[in-house]
Amino acid sequence: MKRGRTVALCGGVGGAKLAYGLSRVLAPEELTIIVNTGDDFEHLGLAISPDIDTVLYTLAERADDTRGWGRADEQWTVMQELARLGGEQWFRLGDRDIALHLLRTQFLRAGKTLTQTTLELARCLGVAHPILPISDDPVRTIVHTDQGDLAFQHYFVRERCVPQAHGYSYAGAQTARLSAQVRTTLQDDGLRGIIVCPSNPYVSIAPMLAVPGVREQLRACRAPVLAVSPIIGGRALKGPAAKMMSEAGAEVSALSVARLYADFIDAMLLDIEDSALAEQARHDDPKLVCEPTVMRTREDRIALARTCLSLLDQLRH
Ligand code: FO1
Repeated sequence: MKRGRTVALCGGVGGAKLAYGLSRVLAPEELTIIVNTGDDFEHLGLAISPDIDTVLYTLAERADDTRGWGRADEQWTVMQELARLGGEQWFRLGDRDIALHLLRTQFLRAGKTLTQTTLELARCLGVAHPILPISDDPVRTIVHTDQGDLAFQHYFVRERCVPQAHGYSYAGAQTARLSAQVRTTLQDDGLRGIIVCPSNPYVSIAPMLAVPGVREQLRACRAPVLAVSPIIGGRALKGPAAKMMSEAGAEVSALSVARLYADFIDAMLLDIEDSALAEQARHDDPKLVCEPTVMRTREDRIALARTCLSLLDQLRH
């Protein structure tokens, strides 16, 4: 029997790991990965799309899993020379990674959209599953901090997330249009389901939800929508999500994330470690489910993908 397509909404590392697992159990025509572009920026004249690249490199099995960004087997000749010449050093670009940014910049300057560019880069890397930026129009996360408003990469990398963040906005999101590919994917009547990956709710998922139509389409979706919590036992496995939640005045828990998505998800997958928390909450809406979610190995990624797909199928029936 032909199964419908599964859609993954995805940010950086955690999202990319689940997208990888899904890509190993679903054929390219059964999976579309929609990716955050709120982290994108121009640096040293190059168009950089960190979350798209994390997904591309992860699916191509070329990601540096230890660092959590950039290419495996990387070299740093350009950065070293840039340092000698007195160029900017705060954002490190490896030589192999730079090759991808050069191509992206060339394609964009030649008039291709970010969607066309990303599909082309995926092809170059041998990735067959469609990876779609949420929009071809720029959406840029701004972090409102005690040191003023900071562009996302300035907050995240240059300032190492040290400033206290009290809010976020997504410049350009209000007027950004969904690409035709993303719109068609979300409107597909035959979807198997939508998975909101375990990505940072404020800076990976919220920028996508801020694009007009996304939240509405998720709410209206007839197929089940399942979110996977990026918070386990009150901690984020990687990245600043826990710090951001506590600075936003939210309880640092999977339940807080479930509340942020409550209007459009049917169920929230919490880690097995949070079973007691789910028991206390006794939610019906959204439904809370506890299973192992930590992805240390390749097998863990595939196991979580299978768990998500079987939950989607249960929710549908
Ligand atoms: N993160 C860092 O912490 N330091 C860096 O120098 C850095 C460089 C970098 C270059 C390319 C790229 O695609 C990502 C890079 N990142 C770096 C990670 C990235 O900025 C963030 O992890 C994501 O935007 C958050 O999802």
